[in-house]
Amino acid sequence: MTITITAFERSPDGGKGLARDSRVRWALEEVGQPYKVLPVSFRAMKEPAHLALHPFAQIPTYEEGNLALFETGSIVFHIAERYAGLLPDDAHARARAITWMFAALNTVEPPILELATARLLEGDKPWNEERLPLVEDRVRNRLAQLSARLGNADWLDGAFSAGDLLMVSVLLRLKLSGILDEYPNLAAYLARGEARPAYKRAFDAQLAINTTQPTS
Ligand code: GTB
Repeated sequence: MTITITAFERSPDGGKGLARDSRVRWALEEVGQPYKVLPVSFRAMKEPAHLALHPFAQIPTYEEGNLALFETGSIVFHIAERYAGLLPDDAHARARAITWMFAALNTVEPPILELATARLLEGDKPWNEERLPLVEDRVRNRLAQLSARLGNADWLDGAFSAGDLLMVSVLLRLKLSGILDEYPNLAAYLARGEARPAYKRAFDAQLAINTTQPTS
């Protein structure tokens, strides 16, 4: 069955791989499933056809036969359950890998998103100078905890899993900030994720969309 996902027609990041279709692409590359990408403009995202797929008018979405999904975490979980390669067979190890998926999205990502908002959208606010260090501290707190748990391990719990895929994707957002350099094991963890052939294929595919000239 053909898998079709949606992605930005033009990502605001110009192809740095930060838009969330990258997470879905990476998961599909890890499990070796071919997929089609439907580029969507910001205008088309708000139209009924796309709203039928995504109630919040966003990307990515995922279609496979008569199944339509939105929410990256749910899509990656579906891929990991359906195809081998992203979740261990052992029931407990599987439950722990799923726990890391939730930890990435629910515990580590929120302060990172808050930091992005504070820097990119609120930089000109009079209160930002006072607030920014507080937000940075919240990010550092989570990174310190994650760093302590990862220690010298390659991945969060044994073999690479969907939990690592989402955690690395979340940390990618900090790559240019310099904060990760304060936690060398996390910087190395991120680099290990980016070095995976499946990640590279996913990254190159989204870069190609974002760097080719529009046809009209
Ligand atoms: N919770 C949803 C999920 O995980 O799938 C969130 C989806 C989401 O935030 N989608 C964004 C979107 O469609 C794109 S990924 N935004 C358009 C809109 O809301 O109108 C978030 C994103 C966007 C841009 C960058 N960037 O340029 O660096 C990075 C990440």
